[in-house]
Amino acid sequence: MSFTLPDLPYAYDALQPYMSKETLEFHHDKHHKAYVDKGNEIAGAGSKYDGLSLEDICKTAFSSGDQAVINQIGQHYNHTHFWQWMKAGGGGTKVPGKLEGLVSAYGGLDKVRADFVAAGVGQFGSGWCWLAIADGKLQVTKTANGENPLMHGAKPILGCDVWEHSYYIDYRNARPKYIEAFFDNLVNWDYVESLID
Ligand code: MN3
Repeated sequence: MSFTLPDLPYAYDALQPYMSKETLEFHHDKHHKAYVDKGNEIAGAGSKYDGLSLEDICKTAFSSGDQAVINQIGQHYNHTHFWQWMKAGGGGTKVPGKLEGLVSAYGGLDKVRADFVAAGVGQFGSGWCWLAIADGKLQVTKTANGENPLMHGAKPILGCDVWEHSYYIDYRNARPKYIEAFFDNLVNWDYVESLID
């Protein structure tokens, strides 16, 4: 397939003050676009990945150690969902029903939040922190660079980009404040729930 840069599902200034228009302009229009453009060069139509879904390209590239595709297509998958994992007026302390059961079994939303923030803060260098489902249970994980839970046998349902390009304009070096603001004020829990099988 060929990959396309999806439009943001909201205006560039919709997530202020938690994520600025300037951050979204650079992050979506420059960074994500670059992953799409490079992804089309190395894994697009006519490549050995042609015909596979985006999810299957992530898994196949990881299992065969195709680092360039792990990087570019992993990031295309991650960012395509990242825009939808946020909305204006997101976050809050209530999650939808199906997710609520998983959160309760994990130990409650406060514990999910604490572990999610700790995962993102603890990721040395660039990467992502995640909520994922494995064996029917919620797990909190982190991955480096463009990797995601699909590559590690789990289904991602929420990810926060902890590359500096995602927060440095708005939070400078304060990565914990960024992840807390993401969790408390931006997460689109309805979209998270829609990813649960
Ligand atoms: Mn990014």
